[in-house]
Amino acid sequence: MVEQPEPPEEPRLPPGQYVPRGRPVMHYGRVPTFRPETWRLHVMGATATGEQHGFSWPEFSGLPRTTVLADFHCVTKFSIMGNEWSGVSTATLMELVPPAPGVRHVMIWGEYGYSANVRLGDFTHAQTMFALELDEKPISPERGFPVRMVVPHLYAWKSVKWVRAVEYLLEDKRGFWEERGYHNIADPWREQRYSYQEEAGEGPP
Ligand SMILES: Nc1nc2c(c(=O)[nH]1)N[C@H]1C(S)=C(S)[C@@H](COP(=O)(O)O)O[C@H]1N2
Ligand SMILES: [Mo]
Repeated sequence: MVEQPEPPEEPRLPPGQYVPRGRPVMHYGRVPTFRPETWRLHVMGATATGEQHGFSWPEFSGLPRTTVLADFHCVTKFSIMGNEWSGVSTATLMELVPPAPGVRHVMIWGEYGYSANVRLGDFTHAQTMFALELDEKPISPERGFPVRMVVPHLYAWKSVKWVRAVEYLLEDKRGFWEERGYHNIADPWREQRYSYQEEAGEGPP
């Protein structure tokens, strides 16, 4: 019997990325304090009913959870490999508060006004989630406690820490870094780092 060669493994590191020692922490501004009594996760904008919904901490933390194993790629070129995130899938949230039929984009808002925009298809991607745990422990304060967004198939600035609101959008709009020269879509496999690389249709007019 002739031995079959092993199929080549899929590359795990997108172009231009490297794996540093340890797990860098990166964000703009201070680490917020979590106040469970007043904390809300708002779903707003173009909802199907036209009303916004605010999940309290007991409500949100009691939703069914899923686990995702994923790598994490920062546009400054470090990648953090093999993170085990556990939390609430975007599918679960969208069942509870569905978007209006015309929604094509989503803005994700963190504390202090940080934001990142994604296309609806990136929001509903199977790995996109609201993470409450990393590697079987609650997410640490500097990594986004109590809840952070995880959009592992896009550059990590889209993975908003300390997430407080999801806004359904009928039209494309730029978030915090997207307004400051970073790519509207941010696919690390296509090295979509900067807004000057955007092609027609990849950003708001
Ligand atoms: N709220 C908020 N979320 C944020 C950021 C930020 O400045 N504020 N920085 C982003 C960037 S650029 C990166 S690389 C990742 C870093 O996540 P980490 O600190 O868990 O490695 O968080 C992202 N989420
Ligand atoms: Mo980043």
